[in-house]
Amino acid sequence: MGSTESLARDDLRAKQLQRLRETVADAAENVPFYRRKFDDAGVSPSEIDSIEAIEDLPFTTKEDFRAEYPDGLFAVDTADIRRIHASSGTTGKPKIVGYTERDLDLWHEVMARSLAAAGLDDTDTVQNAYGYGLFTGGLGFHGGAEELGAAVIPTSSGNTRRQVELARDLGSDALCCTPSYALYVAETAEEMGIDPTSLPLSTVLYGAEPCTEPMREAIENRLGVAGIENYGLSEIIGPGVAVECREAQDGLHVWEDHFYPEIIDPATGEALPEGEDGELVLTTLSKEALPVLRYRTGDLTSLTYEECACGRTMARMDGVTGRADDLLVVRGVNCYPSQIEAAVLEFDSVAPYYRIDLDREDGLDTLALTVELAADYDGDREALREEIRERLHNTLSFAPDELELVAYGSIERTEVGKVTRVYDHR
Ligand code: DLL
Repeated sequence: MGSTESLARDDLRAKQLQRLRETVADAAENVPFYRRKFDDAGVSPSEIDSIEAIEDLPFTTKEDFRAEYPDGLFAVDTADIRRIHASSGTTGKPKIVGYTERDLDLWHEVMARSLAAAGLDDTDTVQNAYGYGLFTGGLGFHGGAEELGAAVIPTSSGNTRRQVELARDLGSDALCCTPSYALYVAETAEEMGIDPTSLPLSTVLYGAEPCTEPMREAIENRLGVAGIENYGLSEIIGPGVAVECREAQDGLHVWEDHFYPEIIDPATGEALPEGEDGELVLTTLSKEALPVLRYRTGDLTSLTYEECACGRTMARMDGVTGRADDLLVVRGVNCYPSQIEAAVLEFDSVAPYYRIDLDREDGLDTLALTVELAADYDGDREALREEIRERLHNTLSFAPDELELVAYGSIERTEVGKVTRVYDHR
């Protein structure tokens, strides 16, 4: 582990303050958008004399990225840009993000750190099944694995049978992909008559979409690996913002020397105390092309500053339980898809595949839940349905309008990109 990762918190805060001041000054000088925002909020960059003063700065939002499309938030000239990525917004314009040479170095550094925290080193072979292209997953993991000195197999996503063959034949130690795709790789190996636990893989670095504990267990058991979670987003840098350590697997260490995290109440914007669930807000502390101040990620989680068993002093965020805009309201009861997932996947008799369909009938919202049965399930379906219904009622205080159990393999699998679990037909 690099010494920065176990820096005394006072020293870390001094570094954060210095970098925050530089970033704010840079944004005010080079990005008209921030200059306007600071003027409107009546703040002057020179007033930032403590890290807490960050709370006086205005937030940046997804809408700001869209309004400033394509490059209104860039702080450097086009000539200094070395790479452009974009996030795949489902609606509207994509969010365009740019990197200078130094930003790419930074990205590779935080990704190499992330891979090392996951237990990898320069002797490992890393199969990177995140999509290459505008999505930051592919090239982000690629750059980090190269920086670490590992051998990278840039398979990108899809072509799953070939993924299985290459993992087996090239002795891949680690697979990088979304959690849903990791399970699909296991399933495909089984279809090919290959026991997934016999593959040489010992680590899966998953991320880019939510993953509940039962889902992680399914990945770990089916592939015989340690599942290590990664978190990041294009607007901040891509993957490489936070990662679990192999030693504890107990929360994701945020690389706080470069990305400053806060948790706010999504309704009021007020800061929340350590340990409380709220919306994650991130500030970049050393980006050149695209400095981002107090970005409202929309991701719901909590932070702890307790030192980790691994010795790292950097804050840990909990797994993302959902997005502020994912909230489902079922007859007045609020819940997140991940809560439904956690409740349902606790049953050994179901497979980790489900979908939620939202509809509107006679002016009322309805929710239909479809869950796959485990491949070897031959018990009483009606009794199982009742058990699941009861569990949802006891843990989340609601029952879906329809709950269907379907045969193993009936729900469509996602081979490329992020999985869709909620289909809104309203
Ligand atoms: O998904 C970057 C990434 C690639 C992270 C590979 C990890 C691994 P975007 O496409 O911009 O970037 O999407 C960012 O994905 O705001 C979260 O809502 C979600 N997300 C990312 N990681 C996780 C995670 C990449 N570990 C958006 N758990 C974020 C839950 C995640 N959601």
